Amino acid sequence: MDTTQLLVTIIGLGLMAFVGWFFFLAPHQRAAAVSSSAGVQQVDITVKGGYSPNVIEVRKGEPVQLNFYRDEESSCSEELLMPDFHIRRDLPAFQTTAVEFLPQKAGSFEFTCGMHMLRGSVVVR
Ligand SMILES: [Cu+2]
Repeated sequence: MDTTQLLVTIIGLGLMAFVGWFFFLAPHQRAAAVSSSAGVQQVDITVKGGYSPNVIEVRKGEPVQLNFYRDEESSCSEELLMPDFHIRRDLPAFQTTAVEFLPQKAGSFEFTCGMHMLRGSVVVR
């Protein structure tokens, strides 16, 4: 194996490690919803190369409002999917988009960008 092959191999392994880290071990930031006076559970989420926080805890049976502020123009994050709640929403850049739903059963429900690359989850208790 010459130096170039070795270099390519090392870079390849490095990329695989990064992809693995990115999809499986990227830090999870948890946030519990805070109820407004109207009884709506609210969480502010920043969208920038990911969702922050990306694990949202809510209580079952109370309406939820997630306020997505998209702090970038990267096309990756322009669409939001929450398949379990039948939600598909465009997130305009540098604006806050409120997404509302009513969690009716306990569990963990994923939300993603339109390409399923950025991920987060709503944990209903
Ligand atoms: Cu994407």
